[in-house]
Amino acid sequence: MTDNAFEKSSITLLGLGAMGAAFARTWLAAGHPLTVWNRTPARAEPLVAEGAKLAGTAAEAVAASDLVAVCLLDDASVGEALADADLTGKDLVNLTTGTPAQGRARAEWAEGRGARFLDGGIMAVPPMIGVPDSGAYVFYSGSRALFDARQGELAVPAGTVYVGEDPGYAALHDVALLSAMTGMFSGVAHAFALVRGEKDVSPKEFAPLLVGWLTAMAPYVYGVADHLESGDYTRGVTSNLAMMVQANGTLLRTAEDQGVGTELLTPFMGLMERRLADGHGDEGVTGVIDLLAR
Ligand code: FVH
Repeated sequence: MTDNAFEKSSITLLGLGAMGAAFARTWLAAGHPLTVWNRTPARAEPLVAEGAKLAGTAAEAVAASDLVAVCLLDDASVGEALADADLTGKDLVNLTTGTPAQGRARAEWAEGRGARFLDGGIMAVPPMIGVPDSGAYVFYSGSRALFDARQGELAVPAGTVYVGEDPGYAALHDVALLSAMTGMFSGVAHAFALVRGEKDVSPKEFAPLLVGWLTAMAPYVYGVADHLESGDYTRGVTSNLAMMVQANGTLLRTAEDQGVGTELLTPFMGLMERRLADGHGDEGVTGVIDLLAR
């Protein structure tokens, strides 16, 4: 959005940690007047040298622009930083990682103070920000009107994916993807643990094999989605649960033979066994999702 045909809109950013500073640089480089605030002011020095204006307090920074982005450590720090700020008429975009419940509560809090609110979940690490084709994007949820009005500014640092009016949805999507990544890293750790003691298996030669296998298996995600939407957990299954539970024994014995702990594998295997015991041997692993519901 531009204030007129020639000027870029001004933006305020609270928080100049690794991620906040990366966002700040892209807005400055795109020509947006940028007011910044950081709890530790010295951290703003490089950005001030690049053209940012440093505010003395968070409230002053908020007063400087209609669009206010916040990228702090956690939800509590957002509450602390904004405690004295006048949010009336502001477009508040919270890029701080939090839970869905925190996103919803923060939206209610901000709207109660007269702001439009958008929560963001950043799917990137700082070096990806502002780099075309890096794959960086941000999930946004909350005020659709804010998102539409501020698309221009929001799209500068990273891609934008709007996931709904529910302000908790950005965090929900963010955390769901991060949780999947956690499971993937857990598998990667176990795989390297199995091979690391072998003098003729180099980690660098093993790595591309692992990447290739994980990449080949990734589309399995679409099959799970089809199971959940159709309600038929057997549709298109090529490797069924009965076979996989049988194979788990081989995985566990190999870990033991290699002197590797099985603690990263056994929770998931236990759920597979429960689903099999419930009579679902002809499914894939989609049924495990049912067992996770609380
Ligand atoms: N860095 C990453 O890879 C991830 C990628 C995905 C998204 N996360 C989230 O982004 C938020 C900010 O992360 P960050 O990398 O910028 O974090 P830090 O470098 O640790 O900077 C933290 C900033 O928060 C300020 N801060 C901390 N506590 C308070 C407080 N009580 N009041 C006001 N500000 C506070 C801190 O200030 P200072 O220590 O410099 O004074 C930094 O500005 C985060 O939610 C990630 O989960 C990043």
